Amino acid sequence: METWKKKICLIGSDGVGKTSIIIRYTQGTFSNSYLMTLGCDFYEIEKKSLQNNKEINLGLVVWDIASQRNFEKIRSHYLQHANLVIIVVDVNRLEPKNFIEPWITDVKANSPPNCPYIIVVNKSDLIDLKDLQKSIEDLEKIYKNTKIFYSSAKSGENIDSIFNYIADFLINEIDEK
Ligand SMILES: Nc1nc2c(ncn2[C@@H]2O[C@H](COP(=O)(O)OP(=O)(O)OP(=O)(O)O)[C@@H](O)[C@H]2O)c(=O)[nH]1
Ligand SMILES: [Mg+2]
Repeated sequence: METWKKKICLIGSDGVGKTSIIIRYTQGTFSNSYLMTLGCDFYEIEKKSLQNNKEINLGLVVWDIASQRNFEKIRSHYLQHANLVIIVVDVNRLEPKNFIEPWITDVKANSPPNCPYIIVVNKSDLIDLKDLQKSIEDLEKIYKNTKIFYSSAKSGENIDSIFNYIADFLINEIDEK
C-alpha cells in the first residue's frame, strides 16, 4: 500500500466558516458561537482509495489559517508547499473583488506554481440560493474553470462532497504522474 501526504489550506475572510467546515467534516458537529482562529490550526484526514488495483492511503493535513490582517506576514508562509487550497466565501458576502480576488492573489503569490484551488460558498442554509441567482450566475461565469461548492457547515450540506472531491482530485493527479 502506498501512502501519500498532501497539504490542504483553508483560507478566506474572517467568519466565513473555515473552522466550522473542517470541524463539521472531522467531528460531525457544529457550533453557533464564533471563536476566531489565531495563527493556524491543523486537522488530519485519512482517505483510502483503490486505484488500478493499487491501494492508496491518502493522508490530508488541513491547515486552517487565520484570516486577520495581523497575520498577513505569517500567512504567506502557511501557503508554502500547499497541494490544494480551499477558498471559503460567505454566501452573504459574495463580491469577488472583496472576498475572492484577494485570496486568489494570495494563493498565486505564496503557494507553489499552478497550485489548484477551489471555491466554497458556505452558509447556504441562511438563504435560498434561488434568491441569489444573479450573483451565482456571475460567480460561475467569472470562475468557470474553478470548482465551486455551495455548502453549509451548519446543516452539513455538501461538506462531505468537498473532501471527497479533493481526495479524488489528488489521487488522480498522483495517478497521472
Ligand atoms: N448559519 C451558518 N453559520 C455558520 C456556518 N458556518 C459557520 N457559521 C458561523 O459563522 C461564524 C464564524 O464561523 P468560523 O468557522 O469560526 O469562521 P472562520 O472562517 O473560521 O473565522 P476566522 O477563524 O476568524 O477566520 C460562527 O458563529 C459559526 O457558527 C454555516 O454554514 N451556516
Ligand atoms: Mg477559524
